[in-house]
Amino acid sequence: MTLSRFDFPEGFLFGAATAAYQIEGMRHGAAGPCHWDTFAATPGNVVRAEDGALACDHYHRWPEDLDLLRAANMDAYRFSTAWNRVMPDGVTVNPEGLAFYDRLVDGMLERGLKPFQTLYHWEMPSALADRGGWTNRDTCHRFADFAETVTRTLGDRVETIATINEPWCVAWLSHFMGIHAPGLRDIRAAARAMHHILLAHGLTVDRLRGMGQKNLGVVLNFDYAQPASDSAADIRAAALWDGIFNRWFIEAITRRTYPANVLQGLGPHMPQGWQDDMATIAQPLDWLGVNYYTRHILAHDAGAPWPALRTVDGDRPKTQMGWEIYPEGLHHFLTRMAKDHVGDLPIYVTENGMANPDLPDLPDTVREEFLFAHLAATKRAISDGANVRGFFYWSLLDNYEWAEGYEKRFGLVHVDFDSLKRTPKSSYHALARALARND
Ligand code: GBH
Repeated sequence: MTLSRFDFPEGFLFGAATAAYQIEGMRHGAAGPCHWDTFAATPGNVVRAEDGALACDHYHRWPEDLDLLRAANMDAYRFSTAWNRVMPDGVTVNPEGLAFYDRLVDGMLERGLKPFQTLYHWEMPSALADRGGWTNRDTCHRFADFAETVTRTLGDRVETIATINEPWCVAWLSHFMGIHAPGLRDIRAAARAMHHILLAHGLTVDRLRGMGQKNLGVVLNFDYAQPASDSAADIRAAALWDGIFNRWFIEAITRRTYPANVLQGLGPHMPQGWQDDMATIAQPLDWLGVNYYTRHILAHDAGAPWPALRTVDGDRPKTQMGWEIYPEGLHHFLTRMAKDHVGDLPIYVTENGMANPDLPDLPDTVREEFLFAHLAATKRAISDGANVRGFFYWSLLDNYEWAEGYEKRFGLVHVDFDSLKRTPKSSYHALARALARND
């Protein structure tokens, strides 16, 4: 099963994705501190307490990285513009930061790569984190200001803008599960973040639309949820997980409501007057980004506090992250989004990928199979009516994998974190062959 670009509709875009904190190196270019710096510095939060101070040093090596995208015959590049680089204290502009992104976007255009920009891929300036971050409603307005500033510089050249990357991670994983910065385990903080991150999205779409900006979207993450048994309790557990993960954000945007089963738990903790924000949140989108990685099997856990769930091991092979490989889930979400939520609106697979504990000289066949299986699932979703316009592999480079530090390797390109040397893996070469324009 070797798919090529010719198996996809004319104009379908292939690319790779990255995020600022994970690759750039925040010690350069007068960026301010962000909540990941402090989170990583607190022992126990991140493997070996690693942070993004140097990362892949993309801040200096970006021409080489863009050349790698170009040489793999890619059409587009999904990157993010860090708030703490553009505004070190969250509100004051750092001209050096804006100039960096200005060069970067021009570098993409010079190489024929369409820039797909994400405004928030998790770099909350520390000054704002100290004032409550996403639990504080004011942060939503500060974010829209940041979005306006960066769009005044880049907006004439970027192909698309996504407001937020993965609101579920920003809110639930970070404020309820405590796994990502700011590392809270607090249902009240979680409920507020679950709402405020959407309000920030809505205010930003409204602001940028008012400036005449086109192609505005959001990137949501979806994990497939399946009940562990036929019991009513397990079915309810899977539906609740599906509600928290896969329905909360998209239903707020496309239906102006939150799923009832999730509100049962979060309702008492929501910020006052949240209902009045739903119209702002439900701005029409120009496109939807779908990030997809894995499946979860859920069982009811009567002994656990709400949402009273536990995950059960599945039978599929797992990646270095311990995530099951389940390409059917990507087909599920692409067709479900089209049918239930966005109709004919363009959908992009904005992330899909896997981690391997590989060395540069080993063949990277598991990743190749993973990639082509998910491309096949995407193709099948298109045949089944989903208007999917592109696919971005996560990630171009091995990079800072958040709480997992540098050990988990998602890249098509290997990075030696001592020398910072880049070495394309066999998956990179396989993709480059599949994307060649004239065979
Ligand atoms: C993305 O998030 C991020 O956008 C990106 O920055 C990151 O580097 C990349 O993926 C790889 O992690 O089995 O309980 O551990 C991924 C979203 C949500 C997908 C959690 C997998 C597994 C939950 N992830 N999910 S668990």
